[in-house]
Amino acid sequence: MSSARLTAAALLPRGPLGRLGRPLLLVDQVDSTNAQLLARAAELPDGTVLCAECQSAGRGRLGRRWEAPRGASVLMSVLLREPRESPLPAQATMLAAVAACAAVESATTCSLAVRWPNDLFVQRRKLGGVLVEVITPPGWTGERALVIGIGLNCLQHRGHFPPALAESATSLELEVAAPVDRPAVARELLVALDRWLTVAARRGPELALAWRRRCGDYGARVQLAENGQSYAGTVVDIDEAGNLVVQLAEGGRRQFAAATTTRIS
Ligand code: BT5
Repeated sequence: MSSARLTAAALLPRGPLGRLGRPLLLVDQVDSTNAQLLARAAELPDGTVLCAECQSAGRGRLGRRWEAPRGASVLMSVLLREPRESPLPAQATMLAAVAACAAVESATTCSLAVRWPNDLFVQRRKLGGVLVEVITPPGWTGERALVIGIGLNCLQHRGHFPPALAESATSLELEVAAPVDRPAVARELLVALDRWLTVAARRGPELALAWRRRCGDYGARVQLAENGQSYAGTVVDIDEAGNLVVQLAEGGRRQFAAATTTRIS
């Protein structure tokens, strides 16, 4: 796969942003960019960004794997130190999804839709995902460490995906005719994350509204699993805490929390 490596000059041409990029760490391979930032949360500053060309144990939600051949994706995590009572951890998946949509639209002609809770889709195929993890490192009392991880498939051709993902995954390369500038996607993602962090800090309605505009789920029929039980129904809302509100086929409404729910379809 021919691909320009991600460099600091390409990602932050004018230096660190308002909150992000001080420092920007670029590595060839890690187990998982999220795992690294969580492990080093106590020693790294707020706003640290880590990007890798390749991950040996890329993580999805609920113990799943995130697959990416070397140099094909944007694999980025950011570390934030937030006060214990901050609402940001609960909003971070939404924030990252909205930022990823904006970044892809700035850098390419592709439009993404958000699929609850953390998927980035082009029509019926998954192009990216968000993984938010929160810990309280030993000895921390007033703050928590929040790591927001984003994976975006950029340069993959169909044969680069494992057979199990061949039908369900896609990449920018597969979706747009023009050559994909992967460093530009990463740069725009940083810019959009930084901008949305500023917006979210004002605690207004903008983020939830932007997410709703991007969300393809309203009115969709879904199948979900929670605590070993499966449910079918129609999405009627996503509430302020980010729960999916479903009108169940068997009758009644039920809320599903992202942390405990698997989406079957
Ligand atoms: C996600 O999980 O979609 C979150 C992905 C987050 C990845 C980033 S990369 C940088 C940072 N560091 C990490 O270690 N992780 C984050 P989930 O919704 O659980 O989706 C995982 C499922 O998506 C897998 O079980 C596969 O079915 C599918 N999948 C795996 N890799 C994929 C890919 N490259 N493209 C599309 N689908 C994929």
